[in-house]
Amino acid sequence: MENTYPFKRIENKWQKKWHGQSLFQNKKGERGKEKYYLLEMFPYPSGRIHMGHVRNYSIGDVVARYKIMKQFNLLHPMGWDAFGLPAENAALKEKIHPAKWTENNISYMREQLKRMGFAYDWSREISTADPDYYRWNQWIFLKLYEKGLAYQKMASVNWCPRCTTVLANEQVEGGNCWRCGAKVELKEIKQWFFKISAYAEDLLNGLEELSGWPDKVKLMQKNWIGRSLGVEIYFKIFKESEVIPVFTTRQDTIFGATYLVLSAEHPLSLKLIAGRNIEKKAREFINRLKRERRVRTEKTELGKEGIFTGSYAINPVNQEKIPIWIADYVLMEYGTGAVMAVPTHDQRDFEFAKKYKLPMRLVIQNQNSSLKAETMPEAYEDEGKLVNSRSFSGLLSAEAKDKIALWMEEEKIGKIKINYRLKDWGISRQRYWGTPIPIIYCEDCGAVPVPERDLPVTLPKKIDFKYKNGISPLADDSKFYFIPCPKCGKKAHREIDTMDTFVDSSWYFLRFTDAKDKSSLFSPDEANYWMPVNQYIGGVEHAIMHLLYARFIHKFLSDSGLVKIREPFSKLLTQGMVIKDGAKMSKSKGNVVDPNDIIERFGADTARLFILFAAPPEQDLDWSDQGVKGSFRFLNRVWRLINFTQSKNVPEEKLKDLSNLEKSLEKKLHQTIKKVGEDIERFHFNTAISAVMELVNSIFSLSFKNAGKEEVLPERPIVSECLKKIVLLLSPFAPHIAEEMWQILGGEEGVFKESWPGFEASFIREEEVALIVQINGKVRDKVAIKAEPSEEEIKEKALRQERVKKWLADKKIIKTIIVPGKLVNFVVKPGK
Ligand code: ANZ
Ligand code: ZN
Repeated sequence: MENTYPFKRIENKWQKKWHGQSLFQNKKGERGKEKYYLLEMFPYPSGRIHMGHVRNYSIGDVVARYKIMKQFNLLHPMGWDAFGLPAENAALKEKIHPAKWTENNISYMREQLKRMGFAYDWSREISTADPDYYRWNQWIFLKLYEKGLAYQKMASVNWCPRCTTVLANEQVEGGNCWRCGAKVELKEIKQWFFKISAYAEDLLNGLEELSGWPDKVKLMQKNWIGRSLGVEIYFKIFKESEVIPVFTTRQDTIFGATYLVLSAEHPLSLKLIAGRNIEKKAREFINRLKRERRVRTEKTELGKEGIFTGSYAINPVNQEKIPIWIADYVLMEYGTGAVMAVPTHDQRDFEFAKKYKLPMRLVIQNQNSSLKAETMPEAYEDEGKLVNSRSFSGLLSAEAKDKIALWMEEEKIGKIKINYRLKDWGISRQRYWGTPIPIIYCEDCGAVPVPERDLPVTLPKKIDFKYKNGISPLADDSKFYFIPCPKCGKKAHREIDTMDTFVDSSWYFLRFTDAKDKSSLFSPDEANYWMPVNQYIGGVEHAIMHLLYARFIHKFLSDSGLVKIREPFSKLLTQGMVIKDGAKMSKSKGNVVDPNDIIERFGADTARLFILFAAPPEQDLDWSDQGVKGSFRFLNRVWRLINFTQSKNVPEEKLKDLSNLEKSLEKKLHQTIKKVGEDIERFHFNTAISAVMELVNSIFSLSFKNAGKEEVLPERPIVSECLKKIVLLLSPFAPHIAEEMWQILGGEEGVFKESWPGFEASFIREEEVALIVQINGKVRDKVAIKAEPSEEEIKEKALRQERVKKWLADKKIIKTIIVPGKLVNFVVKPGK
């Protein structure tokens, strides 16, 4: 390739310079400036960065460099989400310690990020696998435990009977073990949970504050939290003392409840069938349902299979005796694990009732009163007018809901309740490579928290890395495992489960505000100065879990007085995927482009520019080799432009051109500056870049061949000015080449020591505006007039319009000419 700029030399040179100057290290002395905390989701150190990372971090880097030039006090840190399963898989396969594997990956990827020229404050780098970091996970755990927000309960895990080991969800492939292919079973074991449900209301309400978040992400969180307002109604069991509470959001249908349904896991399910002739069959059915992992969906696809228990319940509003069934479409995790079935108004109940020939009664009638229980083809789920509902008949659903709810509370047959779909967060992982849960089990004292002064509970380094009998190697390490009880001193043992890695990432943004703090998780002063994160950037795949967990832990820490604000991320940008040949770029699809190759062939600036130019950040980006080459060509073109010499001897014909051009060039320059700044603020990088391209073209068109036949630019102040500004405007996108060009243009300090260029408003104003001439209230003419005209100019122009003149010639009196927008209103008499 000819005429290409020496990107290898340039990029290397400037990366070293930036590093040497600690250019992006935040300095405490800059507190006088306005702060800006910019954060991209930190990566898992899988081994090497992929295009998704390059995209995420290129977007962030533009903002970082722009904000530096805008003279903000910038915090832009980077770190590693370093715990997780792949390290253990590598350990099993390659016999390398997970810690070593992770460290190696981190140092390789850190170099890759540097080669991309990303502007991070590396002095704040964190790795979540570092005891200096994860001790604070343990500390947070203890605080949650103190408040009753960390607790233990039985929950099922995936269990491979052949490998005799617990499997993470990712290790279950189509219901089978990823390693041996055996069918995975569910096994109930005791696990630790964080009570995120206690924050459900707070998490929901907080969404309203987040005007800087995409609506779609807020909606996903809202649905995930899933708030429902309804009534818990108490059904007595016929001839028994027990009561079955059911949760319903449709108490207006209570008079249509014709049977009850329990989930298989409901504590009464086994009890009600005991001693009956169907017991054996029912038991088998219940056990089968327990084994299947059932998920509640909107219109559940579950098979609607059920069995009659032989028992009856009493509907508390009319004392009707209704049968109690057990069925697959009712789940234990939601509400009370039992429902009152109203087949006429709930499709799931409808299908079930049809299948098992259960009675149906219409209690909500539609507008034209055409519904009949016997002939309904499907359930009528809408609201309507109550029928067959005693004194509530005739009411509309909405009103009936309120009245029935209050009446039930009065009669003590029900209680108004809010239910959330949001479940507590199971954080136990039966794995080695994670944060040890700081709990000690003592025969006498039970689960005892590790005293704060004994933190961190560090992972033992030397480890025989096998899962013997499926048990974490932490149990085999007697030095780690056995420990005296902190309460009574008796021989006790540690918890061997480690924490879900989402715990690590649920507060790392706070740690960055004070990353090297040895005595606390962060100082409240630093957190209060920096928080909230002004702009968070990352993949939409984190729209629910990570962002919800992070908001939860942040709120908890805020409640603990460690940070004032309640929402950690003011603005969120979720970037689209990188697509190639119609599919997401991924190893499994075999369509991966390695960032290293692009850097080798075209340099980091080209890679960045292409990625930013090819699509707006929220949209998917179609990888195109042609596009990469196009970006490379553009950078080379700018490079040539900057290296042109300037000549006074402008040829005659160019000169004429030039004086015309000079004025329009100045205007174009200022308009470009304005546009690029505004576009960066809105993340419209592609249009910002094309505006710079246009400006480059304009300057190019001024070039000519001088006597020596060399291409040169006219020596004019505006030309030099434009060249400088082109470099400044380009610098956030292609920082290395910008630095080098800045030096060529005589810049002494680096380009990122410069301020972002300003523009003059006088050049921005549109030159002409439309003047609408109204005579006596009717629009008579429309004419262009120079922008911001004076009243005199408007009058003059208005009176010169043909229609106005004609009007006056006809000796008609014009009482008023109104020029809307300008509010000029005047009277004209003929002859004037
Ligand atoms: C009676 C009824 C009549 C219902 C009707 C709906 C329509 P949301 O709005 O999502 O909170 N339900 C309650 N607990 C359940 C469980 N554990 N498994 C499966 N379904 C359950 O849903 C509340 C409704 O979901 C409740 O209102 C209940 O059915 C069902 F015409 O009660 B409904
Ligand atoms: Zn004890």
